[in-house]
Amino acid sequence: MMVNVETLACCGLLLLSLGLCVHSVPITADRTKENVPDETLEPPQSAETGLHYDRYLREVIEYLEKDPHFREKLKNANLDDIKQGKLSKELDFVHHNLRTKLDELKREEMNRLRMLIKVKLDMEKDSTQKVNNRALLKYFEHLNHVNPDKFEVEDLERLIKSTMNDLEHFDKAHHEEFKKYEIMKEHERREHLKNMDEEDRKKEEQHYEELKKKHADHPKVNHPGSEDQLKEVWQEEDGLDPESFDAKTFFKIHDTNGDGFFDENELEALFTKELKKVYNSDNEEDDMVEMEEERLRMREHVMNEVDTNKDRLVSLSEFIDATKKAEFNKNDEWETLEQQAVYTEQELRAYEESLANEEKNINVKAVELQKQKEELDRKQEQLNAQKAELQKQRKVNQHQLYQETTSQCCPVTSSRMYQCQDTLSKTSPLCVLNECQSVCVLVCVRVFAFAIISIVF
Ligand SMILES: [Ca+2]
Ligand SMILES: [Ca+2]
Repeated sequence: MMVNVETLACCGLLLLSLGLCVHSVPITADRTKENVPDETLEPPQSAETGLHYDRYLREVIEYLEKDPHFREKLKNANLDDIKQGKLSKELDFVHHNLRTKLDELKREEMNRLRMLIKVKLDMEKDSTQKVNNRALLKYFEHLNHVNPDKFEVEDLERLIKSTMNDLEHFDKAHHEEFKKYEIMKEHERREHLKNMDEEDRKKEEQHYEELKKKHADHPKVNHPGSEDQLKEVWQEEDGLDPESFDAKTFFKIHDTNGDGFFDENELEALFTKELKKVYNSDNEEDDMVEMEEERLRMREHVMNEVDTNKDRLVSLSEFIDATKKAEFNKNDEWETLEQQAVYTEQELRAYEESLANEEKNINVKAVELQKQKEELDRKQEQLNAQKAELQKQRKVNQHQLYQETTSQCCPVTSSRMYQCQDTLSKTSPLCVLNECQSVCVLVCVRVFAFAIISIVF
C-alpha cells in the first residue's frame, strides 16, 4: 500500500517545525511543581503519519507541547540540537502530571507492541519462514523497552531519532513498493499471454505496444522547480502575466497554509499541471499509480536541490536562492517514468522464482492438510462404528433385563408385557420397567383378591 504523502508531511512538520537555535532560557528547579490546569491533560487527537508508532509519537509530542517550558524549547530548537539530544534533556523539567501521562502512554505503547509481536510470532509459527528476531526487535527501536514503565530522556531521544531516520528512508521504501508493483504488473501480463492461443497473443502484444506508444506521446514535461515549470503555473493556474513572474509573490501564493514554508504537500501540488500532460485517469494507457510515483520523484528532486538545510521544508530564502541558480533557467525536459527502466529482467525473474517457491510451499502444505483431513475422517468413521456397536449392545442388554424382570414379576400379563416391550424402544427403559412392574403387581393383587373372595364365599 502506498503511504499518503500528506501524512508524511505532517510528521515531518511535527519534528521539523522544531524551529531554529536554542536560546538559553533560564530553567528553575521548581518548574516541575508549577500547576498545570487539568483541562490541558485531555487526550490529544491522533492523526495518521504512516509510521507504525504514529499514534504514540503524536500523543507524546502533543503532551510535551502542553508544558510551557518544553513548548518554548521546542519552538526554539534547531535540527542539530534535536539530533544531538539537547531537546530530550529538557524532559527533566516537564511538569510531573505530564510525566505521569507520558509514563501511561509508554505503557500503552509497550502493550501494543507486545500484542503485535505475539500476533506476528503466531503467524510465523505456522509458516515455512523462520522467525526473524532482529526484525522483531526493530519494532522497539523508538523506545527503551528495558524500562517499560517510565518515560525517560532516553525514550524521547529514541523517539526523535527513529522518526527522523524513518522519514529519511520513507521515499526509498516508497520506491521499492513501486518497483514491486511494476514487477507484479508485468508478471501478470505475461501470465495472461501464456493462456492465449498464438493469434490472440499476437493481437494482445500489438495492443500493448500501441498503448505504450500512446502513453509516451505527450507534450514536453518541464523540469520540476525550473523557471519554465513555475512560470506555467504562474500563468495558467494563477492567471498572471509570465513576464511579471516574481519568486517571492509565487511563494506566498502557493504557501497555502501561510506558515512561511513549502512543505512536501504544497510542493507536490505545484507539479499537478506537468503530470496532467502525461496522465489522464480516463485513458487505458495511463496508470495513476505511476503518476503518484512520478509526483514523488519530482518532489524528491526539488527537495534535493532546494532544501539546503535538509529539514524537509523549503523556506522562502531557500526558494529565492534556488531561483538565482543557473539550473533554474535551464529548460531541459524532465525524464518521465516510461523513459526509465524501473526494474531489471533479473529482478523480474527473481520475483517469479520467489512466487514459484511460495506456490510450491503452499502445495506441500495443502497435501499435508489433505492427509490430515483424510486421517481425521478415518478416525471419525471408526468412532461412529464404535458408537453404533455400543448402542446396539446397550439395546440388547436392556431387552434382556426387561424380559428377566417381567417374567419374574408376573407371567400372566403377557399381553401388557408385549405392550411394554414395544414401548421400551421409545421411552426411558427405567420408566417402562417401572410401569410394567406396576402393571404386574396390580394384576397379581387382583388375582390374589379374587382367590380369597372365592374361598370365603
Ligand atoms: Ca506552507
Ligand atoms: Ca529547508
